[in-house]
Amino acid sequence: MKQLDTIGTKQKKINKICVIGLGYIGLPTASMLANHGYSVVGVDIDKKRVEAIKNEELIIDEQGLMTLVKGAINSGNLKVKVEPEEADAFIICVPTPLKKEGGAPKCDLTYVLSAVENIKPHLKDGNLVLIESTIPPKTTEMIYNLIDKDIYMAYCPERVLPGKILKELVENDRIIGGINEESAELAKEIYESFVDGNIYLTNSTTAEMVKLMENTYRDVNIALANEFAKVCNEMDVNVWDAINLANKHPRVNILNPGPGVGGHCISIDPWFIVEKSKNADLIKRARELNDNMPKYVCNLIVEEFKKLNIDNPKVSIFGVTYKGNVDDTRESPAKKVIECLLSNNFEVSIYDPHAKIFEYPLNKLEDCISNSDCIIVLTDHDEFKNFEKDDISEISKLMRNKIVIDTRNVLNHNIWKESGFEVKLLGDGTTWSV
Ligand code: SAJ
Repeated sequence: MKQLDTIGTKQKKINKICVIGLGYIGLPTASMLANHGYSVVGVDIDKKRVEAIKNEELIIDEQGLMTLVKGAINSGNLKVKVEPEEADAFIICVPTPLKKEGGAPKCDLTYVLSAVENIKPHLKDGNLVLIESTIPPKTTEMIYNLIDKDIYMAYCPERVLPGKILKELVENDRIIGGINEESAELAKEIYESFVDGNIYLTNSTTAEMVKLMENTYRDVNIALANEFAKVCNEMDVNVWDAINLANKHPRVNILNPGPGVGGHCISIDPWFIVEKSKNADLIKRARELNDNMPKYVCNLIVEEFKKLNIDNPKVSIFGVTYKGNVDDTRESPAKKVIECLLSNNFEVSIYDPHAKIFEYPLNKLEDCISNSDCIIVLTDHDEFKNFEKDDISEISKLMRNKIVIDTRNVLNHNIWKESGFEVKLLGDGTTWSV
């Protein structure tokens, strides 16, 4: 741990920090800062969340997070409340969802702007305001102009991967985009207290673009993988084998196809570029392609069942979180696949060992597969990877027909086949084409 009272040879200028928004990013960040000696006030407008954190209840299923939160609370350095208070620095970590009001989706800055309004009465000259929420280019400048105090301000995007938040919070490099150089330098003082990675300073608009470019790069790469899956189906080629072999090239790294891109980041952030630029054609197309994958997967299933001639088909969905081993169902492609199957008169039951809240009822494994015709794997949870022969034979006893459709290439297909299942894989190039 780095010394708090002096960083390098400089005297520490920030002692008390107010973190606004105690979600996936704010809560770990506030706890990390408190555990590194800062006096931290964590603020969230949701009273229930604040009470749950005070009572040290698990509100986010993220490895190691509760230990960190408990340590921060017990150290006396972290207090949580619903209203901000005076501090040396304020860090805004609130969501920036999409608003869809006809035309292309846009960034909804409501939560960020309301966080700014809430801290305004507590701001003094010389304070530092930091934004970590993902925002369109030039938003930091716009917000700076809304504040009539002589403050420092910087944009410092979060870059951590849900599922590995604590590790990445410490290890990842950070980008800090100051409204001016002094602001970036001051913000660096805070982050270097707990970040082991490099810290790079730039201006705020560059930092905003960097964050959006990172997630857009991943979205476009996944869109390419999804398009390859469709093309390979036409060519009788297994896309997974083909990607694996293409990635043997030293400069090729194609990601995995799947039922679509979900979560609160990659499925949203590229739109923030599209909304601001006339030149973002590829970015828009990739977003649309990924958004259309749940429909594509649903159509494959519908076509398959037409061939099978099964009356009143019942399908069992395995996994509804937006990706494996997390509890987050926001923007999950599973929701769209399920909606589409229901509209095609399928009976649908759902099993997810991680999800807690979802738009449709969640079942125990036995209830989910009972009398089912087909298992459809939509999320790459480890629990699905780890099914063993005995588990599969128990599953097969409860099912009416033994079909499994794997959209993530996550199952051990051989043991499912050995247990009498017909196994279909998204992009396997042999059985499906729509
Ligand atoms: N997915 C695929 N194929 C792949 C990889 C992912 O279909 O090969 C899907 C996932 O199943 C999921 C979605 O994409 O539905 C996004 O998952 P992810 O693991 O790629 O990313 P996120 O959204 O959990 O986190 C991303 C990360 N950004 C990058 O890797 C560039 C993370 O570092 C960011 O901090 C986070 O967005 C964020 O908060 O912006």
